[in-house]
Amino acid sequence: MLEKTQGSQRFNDYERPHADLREFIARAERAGEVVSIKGADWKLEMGTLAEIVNHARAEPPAILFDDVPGYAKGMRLLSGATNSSKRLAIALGLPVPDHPLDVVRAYRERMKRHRPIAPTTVTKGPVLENVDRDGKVDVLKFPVPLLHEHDGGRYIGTDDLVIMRDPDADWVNGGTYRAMVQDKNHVSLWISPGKHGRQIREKYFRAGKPCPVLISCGHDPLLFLAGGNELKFGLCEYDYAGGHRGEPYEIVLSELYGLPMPAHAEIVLEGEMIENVKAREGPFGEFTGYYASSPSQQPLIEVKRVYYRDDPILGIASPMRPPSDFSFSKCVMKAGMIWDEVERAGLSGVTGVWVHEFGGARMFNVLAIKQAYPGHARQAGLLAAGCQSGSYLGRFVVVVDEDVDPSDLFDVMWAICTRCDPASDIEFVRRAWSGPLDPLLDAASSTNSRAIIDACRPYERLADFPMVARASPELRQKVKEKFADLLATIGCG
Ligand SMILES: Cc1cc2nc3c(=O)[nH]c(=O)nc-3n(C[C@H](O)[C@H](O)[C@H](O)COP(=O)(O)O)c2cc1C
Ligand SMILES: [Mn+2]
Repeated sequence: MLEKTQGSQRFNDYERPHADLREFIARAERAGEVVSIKGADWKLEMGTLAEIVNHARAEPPAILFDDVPGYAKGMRLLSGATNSSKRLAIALGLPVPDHPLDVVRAYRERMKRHRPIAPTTVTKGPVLENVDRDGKVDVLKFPVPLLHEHDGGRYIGTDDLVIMRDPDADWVNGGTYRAMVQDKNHVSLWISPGKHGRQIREKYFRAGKPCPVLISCGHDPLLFLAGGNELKFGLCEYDYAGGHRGEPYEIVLSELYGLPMPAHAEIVLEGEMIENVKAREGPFGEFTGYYASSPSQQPLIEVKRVYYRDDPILGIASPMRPPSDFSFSKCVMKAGMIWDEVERAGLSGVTGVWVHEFGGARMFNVLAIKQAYPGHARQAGLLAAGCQSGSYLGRFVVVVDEDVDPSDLFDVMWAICTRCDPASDIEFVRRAWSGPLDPLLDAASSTNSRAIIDACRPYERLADFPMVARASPELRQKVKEKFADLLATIGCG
């Protein structure tokens, strides 16, 4: 049984962090958080099942696909590894939550003590159980899914970690960027302008050099949380995730380029990108809910090595019209990250942050604050819109007073309707960081705009703003107790 711990940051049962994806799955299974589906085809069935399960209910289970027709027994795929509060808490080693905001608060508390922990290099690891080299390479030996009907190909990398070394500063970045199979020994990556991997790749290309790369396609979900969310430039995702584990990751250096791969990864591809060698990439159903961005020419990677465990498990994170199999976990992570970042920037008085799933975990973010001075609300909104974790493809930031629950859309919209004067309380930021996945961008535009909606009571009127018409908590409790039986029979207990 999973139980809350007193004082400790970890689960009672799990004093040690999980070693790898397999141990994570075992823990999630024990918590009743994984369903197994046998016999689903790689061609559209897995993607559609992920949609059906994740659209059916909140906090959906992870899906472990097994016995894939046409593929060797033992090859599995996992969709939605972290997509519930419980599984997120297991991945991050946080106490079992009662409410998603518990994870957000726990993340923010963790970050007050969090220090990056660099990985340890080892020479052996399960990822080396099998190594396919050069002519032996065939990435389609794995049951790579075709996720959506109009996708341009099968995507081996969705829940992936793309590893590159910054040629200027000798640090390694790990980002989640989609990887499409072109043929048995070629894949292509789509990396949006501004992403660390894109900045690093451009440094190699400007110097006329190929850009070496590893693509890990199945690993500890904590690495996916690190790779799929914006950290600061220069902070290695292994170090950040190691800081959450409280222990270093073990890494093995790849044969060709000496890039670090998780020693316990399931499948890792190695190759390099060359500026002028390109292939058609996309379209791909994306997290905003659209096949945004037309197919484009993207650098092609000739895969020269494939490292994989026996009976490998391929990770799937399938973007789609929200909710998806990762959007909930991204909302929780993002909320914690934005809260942490605005406080690091010096802001006081934040009482809650929530990032809404309908906005693809990026486009509708809400901060609650206890106002302490005139201008506090705008400062909060501008920081949340501009910080690293809140900037890419943002759209709306709403700031509410502390009596409004930022995760309750009804509450938030009530605050907007009653505390925000459109002509004076909505600020715009122009030419902000977006990218081709933004369905509103056309071929001629490369940035978007932001609305910062100040839905706080005007600071100067806090003392005499009309009182909220609602029973006091004491009165409510008293009446609830007196009429408890009746209220229970009508489902209002
Ligand atoms: C499931 C998933 C898929 C993603 N796919 C892409 C992608 O194909 N291209 C991209 O630029 N960003 C993608 N992202 C967003 C990046 O992973 C995110 O911006 C991350 O911060 C990138 O790492 P970096 O900050 O080191 O560049 C994806 C995120 C997730 C969670
Ligand atoms: Mn990064």
